[in-house]
Amino acid sequence: MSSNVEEFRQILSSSEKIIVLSGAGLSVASGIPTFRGSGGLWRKYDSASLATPSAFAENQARVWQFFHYRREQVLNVAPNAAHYILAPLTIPRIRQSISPNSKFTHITQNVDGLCTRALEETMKDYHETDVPYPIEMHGRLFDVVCTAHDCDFRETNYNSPICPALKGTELVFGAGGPEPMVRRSDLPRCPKCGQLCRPGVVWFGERPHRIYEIMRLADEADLCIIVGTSAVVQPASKIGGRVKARGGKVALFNVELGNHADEADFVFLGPCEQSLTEVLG
Ligand code: BV8
Ligand code: ZN
Repeated sequence: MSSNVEEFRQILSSSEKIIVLSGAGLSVASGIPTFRGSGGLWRKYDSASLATPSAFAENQARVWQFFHYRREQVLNVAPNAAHYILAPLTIPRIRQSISPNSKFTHITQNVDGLCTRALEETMKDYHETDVPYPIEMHGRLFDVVCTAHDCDFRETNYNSPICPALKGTELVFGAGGPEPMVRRSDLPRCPKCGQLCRPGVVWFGERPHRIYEIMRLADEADLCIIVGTSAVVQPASKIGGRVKARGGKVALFNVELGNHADEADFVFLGPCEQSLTEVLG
């Protein structure tokens, strides 16, 4: 396991198929708490227990309050230095200087959309248009999907609040006070068929987006850069091991080793908004 920057840069420049797997640690410097850190708890609920189909079936109003709270949180933040280091690597013309002839794919577990925002801003700066977007494998916080099986309505919706009934509940949400009464009939409705809508994220027990494409990318990669993830959530947590199993290298950018100790060839400990700038900037 090495922390030698020059050694890593040589591996990077000789790599042809590079994937980045990012998690909640990438957005910490933007002010978004990690999934399993202190921000992971709301009132007496563990966040993960609210991100399931059964939690939604049991209490749509409570789950919508949870997602409304997170929407309002993300609407007030911006990408950070780490996002802006990764974004240009997606643009071939810029990446040439770091790793010529390489293919680069950013796979993110994050649903905050900050990786995409940073890339769109970078594309504007460089007058680029045709660039591969990050694969948002766990969906998008601002996507809204109809729950009716025979309706294909899906939209990206940045309305604040997403519906009048949720307005102000974000102030109570984290405070642990009495649960505001929000009627099911006042929750977001599908404009096409009138049925209830749900947040467009992948809940626990649901299949991540483009997962077979992601695993194929992992099987072909010669370098996997893992940024800010605890490697608790599957199948994302298997990606680094798949790269390693086929002879690829794994580089870790995290504030702790966590579950990655046995697969990392390179470890850059510290906040990724600093370490990515030092190593890739
Ligand atoms: C599936 C959207 C089948 C929702 C999310 C029992 C055992 C093992 C597995 C399972 C099990 N029971 C069920 C499962 C499977 C389950 C799972 O893994 N559960 C876990 C909890 C045990 N997985 C699923 O259900 C998945 N689906 O398996 O379907 C299938 C599979 C393949 C093909 C067909 C079918 C679906 C999982 C998706 C869940 N949805 N998000 C929402 O957001 O509300 S996951 C959620 O966790 C977020 O997206 C988040 O990104 C993700 C992963 O968490 P992390 O990003 O790692 O965040 P975390 O807080 O954990 O860690 C932060 C890290 O940052 C830490 O390491 C910290 O040290 C570091 N850090 C902090 N600050 C910094 C930093 N690093 C760098 N710089 C810093 N400044
Ligand atoms: Zn509908």
